[in-house]
Amino acid sequence: MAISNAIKNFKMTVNPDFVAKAQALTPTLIETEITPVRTVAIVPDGPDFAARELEPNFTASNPMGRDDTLSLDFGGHQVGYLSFTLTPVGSPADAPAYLKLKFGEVPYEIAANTSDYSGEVSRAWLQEEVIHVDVLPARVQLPRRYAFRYLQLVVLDTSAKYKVVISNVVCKSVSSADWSVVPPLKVSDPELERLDRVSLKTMHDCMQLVFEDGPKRDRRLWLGDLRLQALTSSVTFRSDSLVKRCLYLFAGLTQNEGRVGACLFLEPAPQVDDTALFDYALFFVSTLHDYFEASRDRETMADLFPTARRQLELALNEVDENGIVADREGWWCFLDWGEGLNKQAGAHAILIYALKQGIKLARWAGDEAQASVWEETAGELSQAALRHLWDEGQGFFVSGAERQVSWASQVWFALAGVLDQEGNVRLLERLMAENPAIPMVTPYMYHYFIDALMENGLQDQALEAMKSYWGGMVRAGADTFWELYDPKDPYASPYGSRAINSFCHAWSGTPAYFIRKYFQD
Ligand code: RAM
Repeated sequence: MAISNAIKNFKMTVNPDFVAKAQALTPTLIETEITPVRTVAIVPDGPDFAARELEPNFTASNPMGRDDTLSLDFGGHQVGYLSFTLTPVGSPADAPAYLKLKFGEVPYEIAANTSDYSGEVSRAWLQEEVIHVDVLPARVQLPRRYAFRYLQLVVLDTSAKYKVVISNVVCKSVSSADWSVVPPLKVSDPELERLDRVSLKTMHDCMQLVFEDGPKRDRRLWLGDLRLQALTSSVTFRSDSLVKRCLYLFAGLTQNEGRVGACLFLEPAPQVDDTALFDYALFFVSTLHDYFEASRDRETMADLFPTARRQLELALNEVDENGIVADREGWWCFLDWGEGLNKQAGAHAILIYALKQGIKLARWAGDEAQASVWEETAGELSQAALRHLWDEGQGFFVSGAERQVSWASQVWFALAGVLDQEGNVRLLERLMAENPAIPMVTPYMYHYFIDALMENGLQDQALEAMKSYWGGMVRAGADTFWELYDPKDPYASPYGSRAINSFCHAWSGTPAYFIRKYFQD
C-alpha cells in the first residue's frame, strides 16, 4: 500500500497572521497522575492476546534480576509520560541497571516480536526502549510521550551482586479535553452508552495541542481526521477553539498554489507536510462549513473563505474533458485503506459534496456571484457523473478504467446527492444487499456510510450498522476505538504489520456524534 506522495518542488507559504491566530489558541494540557491497577501476564487468547491478572499484584513486587519481567495494566488507555523508582537491593550496585520497556495500547503490541518488523511505516513508531540507569537508586523519567494501557518492564541485567525493585510507577497523562464540559448522555440502551463512552475516551486521548489522528502514530493533525473530530467535538468536548486553531494552521501553512496539505506538524516549528490528498484538501471546505454552522464566527469565515475557495478551484482544475475528476496513479486521494480501491468516483462525489458546502459558505461570506457560479458547476458535475460513472444495468456508480464497484463510491455518491432521495435509498439498499467486493475497512469510511444512511432516512440500518461495526471492536476488548477494523479480518493492517496500527484513533470516535445527535431518548 503506497503511503507517501511527496508533491514535486514542494514549497511552503506562510501566512504569519493566520499562524499567530492559531498559536494564540494553543490549549492548555490538563495533567492527571495515573498509577497501574494490576500486574498481568500477556497470554495467547485464541487468535489474539489478552492480559490475565497475576497474584500477588504490583504493590508486592519482588526484587528483579536478569530476565525478570513485570507487566502492568493501567486500567485504561493513557497518553502521557512515564516515571518510576528503581531501588537496588543486595550489594552496592556494581553495574548499570539495564532495562527494556514496551508500551502497548493493546496486549498484542506487548506480545509481538518486533525484531523482525518489516512494515511500511517507520519502525520508530513501535513503542519500546532499552535504557541504562547508571546511578541507583534513581527516579527514572522517560522523556518521550507514550500511548498505552499496558507496560512491560524487562530487566535485561543487573549483576550477580544486586537486583532492583521497581516501585511508584506513574503515568502523567495529558490531554486538552475537559471531561467536565461533556453534556450528560440521555440514552437507556447500554450498548449505545458503551459506544459513547469508548468514543469519548478515544476523542479525549487524541485531543492534545491539536486534534491528533492517533497519540501513538502519527501524532499529527490530518485534515480528514480533523473533519470528523470537529464534528464529534461539537457535541462532546465542545472545543470550538481547537477546531478554529487547526483551521488557521492549515490555512496559514499552505503548499504550492495555495493548496492545504493533507497533514501538518507543530514542531520544531509549525510546518505543513509535503503530502497532498485531493479529498483531504476539500475537507477544509467541509470543516469550515461545519465550524461556521455551529459557531457563526464571521471573522474566521472572512479570513478563511478564500482558502476554502482556492481548494475548490484547484480540485476543479482536475476535471477532464468528460466533466469527471481525472483518475490518477499513486496515492492522490485517500477515501479509505481498502486494497485495490479505485479513487476516481469517490473523488468526484466528494468534489460535488464539498462544492455544495462551498455554495453555502459563499452565501454566508456574502459572495452571491460565486455561489451561483458553483451552483451551475455542481449541476454540470452531477450530470457528467450520471453520464459517465452511473451504470444503469448494475444500479451502481463505477470508478476508473476498470469500472470498479466499491462501497466507498456508492456511499460518497449517496452523500453528494446526485440522485434524488429515493434513488439514494435504492442505491444504499442495493449496496447492503449485494455487498460488492471492495469493502470499507476503516472506521473513517464507516462514518460516512452511517452518515449517508442517516441523511437518507435509513435510521434503523444506521443504528444496526453502528452497533455491529463499532460494537465489534468493543466485543474484541477495545477501550478506545482503532484506526482500522475489518470485521472479516480484524487483525489486518494496511502497513504490513498489526503492531504498527494505532488503537486509539480519533477518526473512529464518531459514534458519540451520531448517538448524541440522533439517538438520545
Ligand atoms: C494514516 C493515519 C491518518 C490518516 C492518513 C491518511 O497515516 O491513519 O489518520 O488520515 O493515514
